[in-house]
Parts: sequence; structure tokens; C-alpha cells
Amino acid sequence: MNDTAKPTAEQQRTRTGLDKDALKRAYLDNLFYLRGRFLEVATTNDLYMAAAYTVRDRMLARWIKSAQTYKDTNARTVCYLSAEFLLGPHLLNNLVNLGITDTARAAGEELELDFEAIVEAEEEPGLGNGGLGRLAACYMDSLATLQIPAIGYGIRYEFGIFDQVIVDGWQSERGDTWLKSGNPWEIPRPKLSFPVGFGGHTEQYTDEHGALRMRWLPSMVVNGMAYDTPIMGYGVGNVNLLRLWKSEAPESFDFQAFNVGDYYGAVHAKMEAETISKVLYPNDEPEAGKALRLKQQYFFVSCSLQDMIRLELNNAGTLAHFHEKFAVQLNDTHPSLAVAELMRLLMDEYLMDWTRAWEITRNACHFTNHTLLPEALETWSVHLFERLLPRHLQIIYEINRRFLDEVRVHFFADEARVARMSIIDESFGRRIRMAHLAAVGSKAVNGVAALHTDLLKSTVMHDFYEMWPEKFHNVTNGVTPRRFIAVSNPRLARLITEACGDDRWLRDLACLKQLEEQAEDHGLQAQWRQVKTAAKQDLANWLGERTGFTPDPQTLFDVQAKRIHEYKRQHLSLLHIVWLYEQIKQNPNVELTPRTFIFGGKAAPGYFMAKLIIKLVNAVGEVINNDPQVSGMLRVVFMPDFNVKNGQRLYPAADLSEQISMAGKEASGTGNMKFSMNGALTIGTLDGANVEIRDEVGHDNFFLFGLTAPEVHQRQAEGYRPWEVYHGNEQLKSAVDLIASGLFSHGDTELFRPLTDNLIHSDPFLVLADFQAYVDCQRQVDRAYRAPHHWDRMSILNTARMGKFSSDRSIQDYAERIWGVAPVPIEA
Ligand code: 6GP
Repeated sequence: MNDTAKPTAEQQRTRTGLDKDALKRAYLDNLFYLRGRFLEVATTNDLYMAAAYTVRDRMLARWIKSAQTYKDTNARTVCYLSAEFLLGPHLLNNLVNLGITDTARAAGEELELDFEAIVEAEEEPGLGNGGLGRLAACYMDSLATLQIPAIGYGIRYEFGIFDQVIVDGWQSERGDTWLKSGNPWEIPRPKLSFPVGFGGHTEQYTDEHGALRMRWLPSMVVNGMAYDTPIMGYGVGNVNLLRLWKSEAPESFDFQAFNVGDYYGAVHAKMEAETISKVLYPNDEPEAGKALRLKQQYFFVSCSLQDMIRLELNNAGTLAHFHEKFAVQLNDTHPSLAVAELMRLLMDEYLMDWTRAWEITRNACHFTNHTLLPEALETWSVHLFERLLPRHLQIIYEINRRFLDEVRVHFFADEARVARMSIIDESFGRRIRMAHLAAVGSKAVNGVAALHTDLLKSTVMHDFYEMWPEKFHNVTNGVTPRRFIAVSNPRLARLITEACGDDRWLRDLACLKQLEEQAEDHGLQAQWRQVKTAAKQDLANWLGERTGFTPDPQTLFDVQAKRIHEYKRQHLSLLHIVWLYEQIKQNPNVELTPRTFIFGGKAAPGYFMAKLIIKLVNAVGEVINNDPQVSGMLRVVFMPDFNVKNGQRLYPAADLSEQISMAGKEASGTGNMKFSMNGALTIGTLDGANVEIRDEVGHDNFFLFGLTAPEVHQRQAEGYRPWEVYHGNEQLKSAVDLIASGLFSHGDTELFRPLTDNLIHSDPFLVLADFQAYVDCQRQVDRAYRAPHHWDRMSILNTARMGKFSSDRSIQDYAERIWGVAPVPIEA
């Protein structure tokens, strides 16, 4: 940057100073000059926008300095390719990371602003479905905090995950219009855009050196335009970049068509181009025929790789060291086309030969698997590829041909294995297995929790593991304590800081260990309980306003919040609730700990059974909450529209966290970590990261139940017969029967039949098999909660021992073992 163009230190202090007066001045300035308002007439959105710009202004100098320093030092950069980034609201998080929350609050007070209302006014960017997208956001936070140069690449969906409203107990979807009031956090870069082709055909030609080459002549080209969002590290000067692509018709487009008089044709083509980044696909839906989704994947992968190539050519002038400059991380298979696209760019556009291009590709890419669910393992029909990406299909065939030759040599004459490992699945029409493409084209493959990685190695990727054992790694997931403690639970954050003597734990979560020695201290316990009760009261008030039902904070808050899916087994918890209800009805004096069961989560719009589970939660709640005989003991409430913002209300308020998936199905889980960090105890199976959480917090401080993954496997191999379990357990049978009886459906015995029939006759996720163990375990929870000192001690120990589950630790693992990247510190 030209020095004369740079604001002077004095100018910067007044414009972007961090003290209260500077904040006040800047705030009024932004309100006036950016929103054209003064305080008396400003709307809540104006007030929020002015606050957002005031905070963003304070990040910009650091952002530019980070970019400049990364460039000057030519530092190795992580490029995190993800179809989803579930960021959550920015404002408070950025205030926390800048370390000016209290100052901003004080400035707001002097201006007589309602700080909470302004924070509330932010509409979160819901650019993700659940775990995978939120993990990407936590990793962006930790990369910046650990001062690692990184760019997150994804799609700027105009409509993110749908908003959920509950109508008559059913989920109803509403379009998410997060951009309607403007997005103050992003900076559009109209000049930073890349062409992305689709369709057409390929042709061979001879280049000027007489070499035979291929080129692709697409039938349609769209442009990807960059929108940049700064990602602020905590307590450091590093600000990294999240670059999201929006699809547009090339500029020349409309003019051309206009000239030949085809106005409507031009408008149509423009709309088609803009459709690509229009909407986020919900997961847990059949992929069939979703050509648009494949287009999205290719679109953002191509833009991102072209951007990296641009950066490298600007800096190094050659692509020979591309893989040394960039560590490309493929967040599940959604960006796995990167393998083929990087090959195409290097060979067809930059005229590299296959061997060198392959060397670069295989050393640049790394692949994370996030699920073992067979229906989530992406495949695309060869036919669709032929139509949309003909050149990539050729490249994939050639990658596969060379790879299968290696397989044949490695596993001498084992054609069955060749068929299993092939990137092309020939069994049901020809399909491309994206996980195989990613595994073959990557330097490292990792699972997201120890158990998940073991299962990955022994099941879906077993052949690959046998061929390349050194390629496989485990990196256990983590979550950011900045957002999930400091932002969501400020009272707890203050208490921890007080108890630990400083706030180092926010940067090094292992420091929480210090709390251990005070876990028995009744003074701390009392404060701990106060903090929990206050959070429960906040949640109760919020729920009261939204659902008309205000839970009693003196009851145990038993929370299950996550996507609604049969494998996660929300219906196991429902069977327990119905069973409890029967107990109380039969014996009103039965000794039980009063509980409020709180559910939250979205169902994929096309997933009938998941939607029926939501209906059942609400139906059971309607009956129980209106039954005066049980009202002191048992309540059930569904929190509508579970998203990051609402999650932040929920995690601090939970006493008990439900992590009850069928063992072997939940790759990791990250909600389990967020709850436990906030002092909830977990009731859970030995699944995903639960295994490691239990090992860390101590087996005595975790409520374990249920079949293990090998037991599940065995049970299914023997031929699992749920109707035998149903007939063999009186209590289970009566709970299932009560649901079928119509008691919760105004006498309708058909409504929940798909659910109860499915449980009795098929029960693919062993709900019935785990029922008794679950109920018994819940009885232990009941007893434990009635011993407050004991409970508080366990709660404190849960928080104290969560150090491992900071996303800082996960990123440290990736940095050392997978990416080989080092910090580039920028002073704050
Ligand atoms: C999820 C897994 O289901 C969850 O267990 C894990 O914690 C999370 O990823 C982060 O690793 N998977 C997805 O959300 C997904 O879409 C393709 O997988």
C-alpha cells in the first residue's frame, strides 16, 4: 500500500480506536453517514447496522495487515473448501474476539441504546445444515486465533437453511432471507470473478510444441464473484478471509443476446446462471437427479482453485510449487471435484503434463470424512457427468485407470477388490464414487473422532486403508470456546475467569483443569448453580414468549438439540417420556426428579419419519403439559428453529445433554462438546466423540448406556427381531402401545402408526434394543440430580476437563500432522 494513502495513526485512532469515546463517535458517524439516520429516528436494523460497521471498521486494518504479511512471507496457507459454513451471528463474536465487549456495552449505555436488542437484531447467515457446516465455522475461528494463514472457500447462498416454524405441531419450512436487510460483514469484490463452464464437449488438438492436448468447449459459462468476510482471531492481530462465491451471468451475456434480439432468451440464461448459488440443499435427502447440486459443487471448487492459482502466479510466477504453497482441505466429498478440476486446470490451461499435475494435486489435497451413513456417501451418475462435466469425466477415468493398475499390483490379481475400490461403481448403473475420488487424489484422509476413524478404516474405506495405511489419520473434532462459552454464556465465562484467576482458558482451554481442585468447594458450587439457574431462567423466558409454555427452572432441563434423524434417536427419548408419564399416572406418588424435556432441531423437508418425530414431540407435550396430575413432574417442549443463535441460548441452560445415537452412526457429534463445556452432564452411548468425552471427564461423571458399536453389529448380524424385544418388555410395550392408541393424537390411531410399526417390525437403529438400558440409566440421572453437591461437582468436572475439545486443539492437530503449516503472528 502507498504510504500517503494510509490513514495516519491519529486518524486511525479517531476513526477506529478501541476506547469508549472512539466507539461512540464512530457509531454515531456510521449511523449518520452509512444509514442516513440519527438516533431518534433509527430503526433497530439501522442501529444494528451501525454497530456492525463500527465493529467491522475495527477489523479492517488488521485484515489488510494480515493479508499483506501472509503475502510478503509467502506463508503456506490452508484453503478450507466447504459447501457449508454455519457461521452464526457475527456481532457479539467479533466484539469478544476484539476484546471490547464491555467497552461497547458501556458506549451503548451512554448513548442510551439497548445493547441486547441490537445484538438480537442480527439475522444469522445459515449457510449450513448442521455439524459439518458448524465445524467449518469453528475451524475458521481457531485458524485465525492460532495465527495460521487460511482462506475458507464456499458458496454465498442467497437462501441458507430454511427457517423452521411449528404449525399445529408439525414442522413447516419458511425461506431464509438472511440478506434482505443487507449484510454489513461482507465486502463484494466485483472485479474478482472467474468463469466456470458447464456442458459442451471436448476436443483434441496439437499445441505449438507438437504435443497432443485436450480442451473443453463448454456450452454455458457462468461467473463466480467473490464476497469476502473477515474472520477475526481471538486476542490476536490475525484476521483471515472467508471467500464465498456468488454465481452470475457473464457481463457480455445480456448485451450479446440483446443485439440479436433475443431479450427473453438472455433473461432466461441470466436467471439460470444466478440459480447456481441460490439455495443451500438440506442434507438427509435423496440426491437423485440433483444436477443443480453437482453444479454448485463444481462451481465453488472451480472458482476457489482458479483463485489459488491466481494468487500463486502473482507471487511465484509458476505453479510448480502450488502444493507447497497451499494445503487444500476437502470438507467431506462435496468439494472432491477439486481433484479433477485441479488436474484439468494444470494440464489444459497451464499445459502441465499428467505426472507433474498429479504430483501437485495429490500433495495439495486432504480429505475429511464426516459420516458413515451409506445414504450420505455421495455418488453421481456417469451420465450426469457426461452432460455437465465431460472433460472431468475423462480425467476421472484416467485417474481411475492408473489407480486400478496400482491396485492390481498391490493386491495381486484380486479383481473383486479392484471392483470395490474403483472410482466408478458399476453395480447399479455407472456412478462415480466421490469418496474414492477424494481418497485417491489426497495426501491424507481423516475421520473426526477416534471411533469413527477406526470404523472408517475397518468398513467403508477398508480397502484403501490396507493399501495406504499411512494416509489415514484421526483428528477428533472440537468447538470454539469463544463462541460456545464466552459469547453464549457470559456469566459462566466470568465465573471461570474468576475461579482460574485469569482468562487464559479462552486461548488454551486445557487451563480449565484448574477448576478441578475447586470442584468440591461449596462456595464455587453455589455460584456454579446460580449461573446455571440464571441461564435456565433466560431460556424459560424465551421459550415462554415463543411457545406459550414457560418451563420451571427448578426442574432438571433435559435437552436434545440436533438435526432430527432416526439414527440420533429422538424417539428413544420420547419412549422414555411416555413411559414416565404412565408411571406417574399409575402412581402419582412415584419418586421422580421433576424434569423438563426440551427438544430442538430441523428435519429435512422431505424426510417423512423425522417430521413425524417432531409432530410426536409436540403431541406428547400437548397432552402432558395440560395434564394437571403430572404438571409438577414432567414437561415437554419443542424449541422452534434450532440454529446457532438459538443453540447459544440452549447450551448454557442444559443440565443433561442427550447424545443417544445408535453406536457406530454418529461420526463425532459436536453438540455433545458444547453442552459439556457449559456444565451439562451427558447421557450417551459409546458413539462418536462421546467415547473420548467420557474418557476425559471421567467415567463417573458421564451416564453411559446401550449397545456398543461391535454389539450393534453383532445384533444385526444375528438377525435383530424388534417384535421379540417389544413383546418381551412389558413397559416398553405399553409405551409403544400408548403412542399407537391415539392418546396423543386426539384418538387418531393412524397418525403415529408409521413410527410405531417401524419400531416394532424393523427398528433399523435399535431403539427398542436400547430402551431398557436407557430407562435404567435415566433412573441413575434422577438419583444423581437429587444430590446437589454431587451433581454440581460432576458438572464442574465436566467443564474442567473439556480442554481436548477446543477446536484450537483440533486445528493444532491438523496443522502439525496433516497440513504442515506454521503460525504467522500479526500483532494486535
Ligand atoms: C456430521 C456428523 O454427522 C457429525 O457426527 C459430526 O460431528 C459433524 O459432521 C462434524 O464432523 N456430518 C454432517 O453434517 C454431514 O453432512 C456429510 O456429513
